[in-house]
Parts: sequence; C-alpha cells; structure tokens
Amino acid sequence: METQKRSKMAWLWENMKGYRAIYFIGILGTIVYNVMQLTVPYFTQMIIDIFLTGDEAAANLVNKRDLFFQLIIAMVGLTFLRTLIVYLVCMDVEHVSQKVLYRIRTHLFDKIERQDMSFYNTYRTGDLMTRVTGDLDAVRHMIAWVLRSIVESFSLLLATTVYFFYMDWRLALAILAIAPFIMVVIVKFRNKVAPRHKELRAKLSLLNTAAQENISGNRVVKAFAREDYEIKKFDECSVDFSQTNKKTALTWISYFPYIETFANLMPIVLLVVGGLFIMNGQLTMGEYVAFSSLIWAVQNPMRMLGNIMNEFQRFSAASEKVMEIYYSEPKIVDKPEALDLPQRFRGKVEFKNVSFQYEDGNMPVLHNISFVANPGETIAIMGETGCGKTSLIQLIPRFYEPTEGEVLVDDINVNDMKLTQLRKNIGLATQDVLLYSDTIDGNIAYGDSSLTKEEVEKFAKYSAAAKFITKMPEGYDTIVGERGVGLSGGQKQRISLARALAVKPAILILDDTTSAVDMETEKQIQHSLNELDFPCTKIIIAQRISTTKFADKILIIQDGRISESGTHEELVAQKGYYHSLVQLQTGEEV
Ligand code: DUT
Ligand code: MG
Repeated sequence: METQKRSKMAWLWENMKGYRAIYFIGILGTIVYNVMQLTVPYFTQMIIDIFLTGDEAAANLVNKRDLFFQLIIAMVGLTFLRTLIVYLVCMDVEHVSQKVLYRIRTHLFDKIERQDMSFYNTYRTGDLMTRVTGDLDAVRHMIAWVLRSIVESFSLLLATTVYFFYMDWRLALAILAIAPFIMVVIVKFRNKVAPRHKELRAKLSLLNTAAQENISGNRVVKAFAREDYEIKKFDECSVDFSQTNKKTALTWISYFPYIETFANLMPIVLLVVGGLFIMNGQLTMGEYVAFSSLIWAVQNPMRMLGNIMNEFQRFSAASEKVMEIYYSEPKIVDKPEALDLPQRFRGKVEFKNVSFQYEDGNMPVLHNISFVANPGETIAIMGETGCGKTSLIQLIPRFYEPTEGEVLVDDINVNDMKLTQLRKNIGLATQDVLLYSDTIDGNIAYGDSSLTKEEVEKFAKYSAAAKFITKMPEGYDTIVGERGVGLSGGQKQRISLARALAVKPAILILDDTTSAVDMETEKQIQHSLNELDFPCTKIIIAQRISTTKFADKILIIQDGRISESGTHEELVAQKGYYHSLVQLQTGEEV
C-alpha cells in the first residue's frame, strides 16, 4: 500500500509545501529564544563575579557603576525581546498548522466524497468522522507543538551543554553523565506507549461510531424502547475509552519516577562536585551560580522528552488513519481513454449477459441478465425482496461494475464513459430516501441549482407533491431533513421523485419510489410520467401491478435471474410468477 511507502514525516512535509519557509523561521525563532535563556545566567554570573564576590568587588561597584547598570538593563531588555520572539513564534507555527490542517482536511473530504459505493460499505461513519476531526487535530498538534518542543528541548539542551563545557568541562561532564540513563528510560517508555495509543485511537473510533449511530438511528431505538440498552452499551464504550485513556496516562506515570530521580540527581552532583571545585579554587562563585541557575535547562528537556514521545505516538497512530484515506483511490474512475459525450443521451439501456457479485459478498447476486430498454420505453422490474433489483439498477450509473458481461447505454459500455457525463443523464430516486437539511425548493433543485422557481413547481406537480407542499407553512421554503419539519414516507418519496425528474434525465430510474403513496396519487404520478416534456427512458422497480401494468416490458427477477419477461398480457398468459402476483393483488381469477 502507498501508505507504507511514504513515511509519516515525509507525508507531513509534503503537505507543508508553501509554508515550509515560514515554518522554518518559526523553528529558527525557537532556537533563538532558547539560546537567549542563557543570557540571564551569563549576566548574573558577571554581576556576581565583578560586583559581589572577589577582592575588587567593592571598588568595582564604585568605579564601574555604568557597567553594572548596563548589565541590568541588558538583562531586562533581553527578557522583553525574548518574550516578543516567543509570541511571534507561537503565532507563526499556529498559522502554519492551521493552514496545513485546512489543506489536509479539504483533501480528505474530497477523497471521501469521491469514493465508490463499496467504500461506504467498508468504513463506518463514526470512524470516518474521527479521522476528519480528532485524528486531524493530532496531526495539527504535531506541527504546532510537538516539532517545536523537540527543537526547543534540543536547542536548550545543546546550548546549555556548550555553555557548561565553556565554563568547566569536568563539572559539565559529571552532570551530563546522567543523561544517557534518562534516554534509556524514555526509549523503553516509547516502546510501551506506542501500542497504547493505537488502542486508544481504536476505542475513540468505537465511541464515536456508537454515538453517531445512536443519534441518527434514534427513531429505531425509540420504536423498540431500547434507550436503556443503548445507554448501557454506550456507557460500556465510554468506560472502555476512559480506562484505556487512564492506562495510557499510567504508562507515563510509571516511568515518570525514574526520570524524576535521574533528573534530580543532577543538582546533587552539582552540589557535591561543584562544591569541591570551589573549595579547590577551580570554580568561581559566579560560575557555580550560573551552573545552578541553568541546571533546569538540562532537566526540563529530559522531562519534556517523555511528553513529546507520548504526543509523537499519538500523532503516529492518528496519521496512520488519516493517511489511509488520504491515499485511498476509488476503483471506479474515468478511464484515461474515456469517451467524451457531452450531448444529451438518447437513453437506450442494454444489459448483455451481466453477472454481478458484491466484493464482500460470497455469492453472485445477479446471473446472466440480458435485456434492452429502447429510448422512451418504460421497463418495470419486479421480484421478491432480496432478489437483486436494486443491485441491478445500480450497475447503470456504474455505482458498481459487473463481474461479467456489459452494461451499455446508447450502445456504449458504461465503463468507457466519463462518470459525470453518464450520471448527469440519469435521474435516480433511491429506495432509501435521503433529503438534505435544506428547503424543499433546495432539495428538488439539488441536481441542477440553476432551476427556476416555476420549474421546481412544475416538477413538484409531476411527482404529485405540489399540493402538500403548498399547504406547508412556508411552502417551498420549508426546511426539511434532519432539523426541519418531519415529512411522511410518501411525501419524502415524492420529493425524491421530483428531485430525480428535475435533472431532466435521459434515463429515469425509480427504485420502489411509489411504494408509500396511495393508489390515487400513484395514478396521478403515472399519468404525469407519461406526459413528461422531455424524452426519457424509465426503469421502474415496483411491487404493485398497478404501477407496472402499462410498462413496455416487465422483467421478473428471481434469485438474480430473469425468470419472466414481456408485457402484462404476455406474462399473464404465461401463468407463472407474474400471473400469481396479479391474482394475489387483484383478488380475481385472470
Ligand atoms: N447485498 C449485498 N451487499 C449490498 C447490498 C445487497 O451483499 O451492499 C445482497 C443482499 C441481497 C442481494 O444482495 O441478498 C440483493 O440485494 P438487493 O438490494 O439488490 O435486493 P432487492 O431486490 O432490491 O430487494 P428489496 O426489494 O428488498 O429492495
Ligand atoms: Mg431494493
């Protein structure tokens, strides 16, 4: 996989393109303000050695008064300057991190949006949500904090080391001899904490999925009075997540005493070795104070490293998830040699020996399907639930590709067409109606936002929706969908039909779109479908004879095979499945 090929840091670096220079300035600033930390102890050392201790201290205080004040002013001035640099650096890296975050997020959403149908069968919404929110934040944190902290720790450590060696290399060596022990502890910690973060990330995704599914599926929960059960289930996820969180934190806590012990040994070494050196006259008092006031600059980076390592592992676990989507490619894409067909299609649909199996399925769903729908014809598809009707029509807009055979539109294999050109010619009303949280007007005009108000109303009339829409308090401006006014199943179906019609498709596909409307309304819809003011081939999945009766051809699907095909009269005469359906629905002997 591509994810493995590219390292996480290289990926991050790639996405920092255009901001690398200004990020580098921030990093440079970080080095500068950390090295500047050494100036205060340096001046302090000078003040002590010149004005406080030594034989000439009293005389110097009189003779070199100016120098004394200059040193004090320099100390204060540099402190202010340092604060200013810290502020600017923080602004700088924050800016870069937000820009990079925005770039990755946009790319990620783009990827998710363009994925195949099968992608959505694989990934759960809650998991995808985690990737575009929490995981991305870990990536941002890497740029805004982790990398900067690494530079901060190392520049401080390095500068202090150099300064220590400059003052007295023996004492410096004695203090720094402790550092390797701390490093060993930190590497051990890293190995322990890495799997914890992976686990934590997985638990977070489960938690988000549970929340998302419960919120969007709350009606089902209510219908079955399963609130308590779901609350308990969520609580289990929640407890699990917080326990894993605690475990991760405890991992650090269990290593912390070792690091603290080693870090606290440093001042003791200074006290003992430094004390001996002063007594022997090898070290001035000023130097001792400088050592002592800078010992934190060695201790702190050591302590920080644990934290940095922790955050680094969080980034590592999160970026892996982000990169998986970042580099994912939909399988169903335009071929490089795809034909350019900008004209409106005539609307001929042909299946030639089509067989199909879902990637994750273990059995073929469609077997050897062949039929032709000529431009303008109406083809009805009927069959028991689960026989493969929806699967069949999903091959026309190339949501999936047949495992065998060909699907042709206007005598061209759909695989050789450009996806947008193909799909622009198809109006589809799916079996599960999904409306957006938008006005009714906005929902109907979803496929073509240039639609005028009059046209929207016309299509609402075609789908027998105009009457109930005008009765609503705000008519076409009523907000529907998640937060809006509730609609009945049949009302939703009719809006979805209007939406499919509004693109004036050459091929109209209706998947059980009138199942929830009453007979009378259905009749109206049928009438207007015959009177459409644009040419259109109709492929209609339905259960009712009344819907399919007047079709040019009726296909009966049984277990993924076409078992009967012909007009109403022909099929009734065959006395097969269709015939029994007619008897069942009309209650008459025919
Ligand atoms: N199936 C899958 N994966 C999917 C969708 C469906 O394996 O993503 C299976 C389930 C079923 C068969 O394919 O056994 C046919 O499903 P389809 O949805 O095509 O059936 P239908 O004829 O549309 O049934 P219904 O009338 O209930 O809508
Ligand atoms: Mg179906």
